[in-house]
Amino acid sequence: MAIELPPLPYADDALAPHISAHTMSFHYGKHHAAYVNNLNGLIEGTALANASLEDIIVGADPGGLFNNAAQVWNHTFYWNSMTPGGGGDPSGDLAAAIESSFGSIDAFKTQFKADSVGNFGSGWTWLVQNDSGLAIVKTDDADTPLAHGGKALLTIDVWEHAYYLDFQNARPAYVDAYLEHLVNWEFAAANYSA
Ligand code: MN3
Repeated sequence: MAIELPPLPYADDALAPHISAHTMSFHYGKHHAAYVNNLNGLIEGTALANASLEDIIVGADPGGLFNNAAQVWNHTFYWNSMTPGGGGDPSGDLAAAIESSFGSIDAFKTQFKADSVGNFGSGWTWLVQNDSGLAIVKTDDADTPLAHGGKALLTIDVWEHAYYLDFQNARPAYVDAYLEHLVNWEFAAANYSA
């Protein structure tokens, strides 16, 4: 059974003006779709043809198979990390955990922005849950917490293709828009295990 490209969890213009339908047409319609197509080409006719996406990622050596599988998973997780009318602050158990691990919600946002802006080149910034609490993790290229035993709660894609059409080189403005208008705290809370 081939790996499928999941539908976007909202209309392609639902995150505008922060992330435009034009960006979506490339980022989801071209980049994400290409990772799915590439992955299916790599697993077709192999022992992995019926494997789950997660099992492929955890079992893959560094290289094309890992990169395409991880990018399929990362992008699906990224679309769900945003929602129309998002932003604001988390609540409940997740808010308490963020305050415990980072000192305050604002301190978390400051560090998340700094790490997102400071990730040199292409990659991702994640909020992850581990045994000692919550942490912000930066990964390079296609790398993903799933490959390292980490439980992701949220992510932002900081590859240039995520923001260049809307923000050009202004990655800080893209990260601000994500935190102020897009971040889906309900999704993060659903991923969090109290
Ligand atoms: Mn991307």
